[in-house]
Amino acid sequence: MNEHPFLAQAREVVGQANVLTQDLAAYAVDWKEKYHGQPMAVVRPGSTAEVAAVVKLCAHHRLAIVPQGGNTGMCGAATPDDSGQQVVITLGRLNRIRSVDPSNNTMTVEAGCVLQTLQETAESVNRLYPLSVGSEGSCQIGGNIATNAGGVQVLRYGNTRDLVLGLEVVLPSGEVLDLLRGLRKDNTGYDLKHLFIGSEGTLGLITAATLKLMPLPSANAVGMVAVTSPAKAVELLQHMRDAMGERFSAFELMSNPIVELTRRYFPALPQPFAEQHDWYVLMEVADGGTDAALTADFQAALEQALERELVLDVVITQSQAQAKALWELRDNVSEAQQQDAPNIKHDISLPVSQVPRFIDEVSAELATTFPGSRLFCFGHLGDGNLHFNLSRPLGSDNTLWLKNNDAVNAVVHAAVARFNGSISAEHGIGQQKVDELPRYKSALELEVMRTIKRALDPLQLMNPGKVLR
Ligand code: FAD
Ligand code: 2HG
Ligand code: ZN
Repeated sequence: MNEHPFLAQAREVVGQANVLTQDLAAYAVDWKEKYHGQPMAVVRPGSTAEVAAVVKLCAHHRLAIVPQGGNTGMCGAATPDDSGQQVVITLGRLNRIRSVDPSNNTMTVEAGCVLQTLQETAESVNRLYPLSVGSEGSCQIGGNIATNAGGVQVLRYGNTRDLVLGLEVVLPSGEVLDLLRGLRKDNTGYDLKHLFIGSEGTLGLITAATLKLMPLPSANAVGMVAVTSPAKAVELLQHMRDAMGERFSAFELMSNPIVELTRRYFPALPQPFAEQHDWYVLMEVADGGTDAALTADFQAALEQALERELVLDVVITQSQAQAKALWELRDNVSEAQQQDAPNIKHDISLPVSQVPRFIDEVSAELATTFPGSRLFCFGHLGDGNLHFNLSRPLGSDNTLWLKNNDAVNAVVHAAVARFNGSISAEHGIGQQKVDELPRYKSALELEVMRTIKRALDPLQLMNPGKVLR
């Protein structure tokens, strides 16, 4: 079969070694291994100019583009379709730190930088880049921005959207839109960067970003508590916020089934309490000053919580190693679920006050409708963001179970709508929820989104089939 002329032209731009047409398996499937595609090629540009030239070639040949970062997304948003006609553009070679400005508290970095590298870069100048997710060792900042990633410190520092001051974007036409400003105040018309943040690669390719840096806390304290119910956890959240104020940075709810599942697949992880409890909360506080002073305040707040019967039991870590191990228990929940069985995931947000009633009502409904199913409920309770994942009954068949996907989603998402929540708090829409979105957004809101998409991408080449159909 004749090779598509795009391939030779792309080789001219990025070099032979950076146009892949064989062994594409790793780029053709998502992290959950739910979506499988077949790209025509994977192109790995090494600079913004190369990205722009490749995008122009795609536009010329009317070839659809699928941007791909670390490929850790949860909604199949970075997976090509199976037509063999889509070009995956992967950003990993764009991984330079362009500048770090500690006085302005900013760094300007390329899209393919791995999140953990950026956390380390910030730390090397005594600053914090606070985005923190379980996938931070492989996800890339371009992917974080394109998904408006959340994670475990949103409570204190906000979502990725709150951490981005400027962007550089290659538009679907191949033009480079330079919005790389490091300004905290700039009211000069529409703030275009926000269009691209959370757009899941459907409006353009992010090539660089100017990110906010925060003061690096010199002290931190980590603790885990056992609680009787999510309602107690919400009361505890209020109590801890009152007690710790701005120092409070993470508040992660975990049900006993998710803790036990994670420990089953990672037996070296700690068992924080001698006996099992129904619910746990993992907390972190951070501040300037000393660990001893911060831990004393943290401990006092937790003692009050014990006295007020908000918590059943408390563990405060005594070393960085213990703190790290507790966080590993949290960070490995996705991997444990992945190893266990394919589950039907939900990434929802609700007003925090409504979370306990939602959990009670919807857990009961799922147990009745899908007898024997196993609910793994955990999440960023401080932000009202739950992961409410349903796995097959033990001993039953994976494929048969996944046939319930739409029925399970219907139960959970209908309840989310009743509680005025969102069907996607942090993972995005991708291809997973593209058909559901019209049920939960008004026709007008969707039409405004389509108008923006048509204006920027009239040929509909950027990540088609994701977010909007
Ligand atoms: P990819 O998966 O490669 O792509 C995601 C989307 O962004 C796709 O639409 C893709 O087309 C687009 N994209 C990628 N790069 C660019 C670019 N340069 N320009 C334009 N579009 C681009 N997410 C959270 O929000 N919070 C969590 O706590 C969290 N925890 C996770 C834990 C684990 C173990 C795993 C596997 C995932 C987790 N995620 C979490 C999901 C995922 O890591 C995030 O969505 C992350 O931001 C995706 O980054 P990525 O580089 O892997 O993007
Ligand atoms: C997390 O909070 C991620 O750990 C992944 O958002 C959630 O595995 C999941 O469902
Ligand atoms: Zn999450």
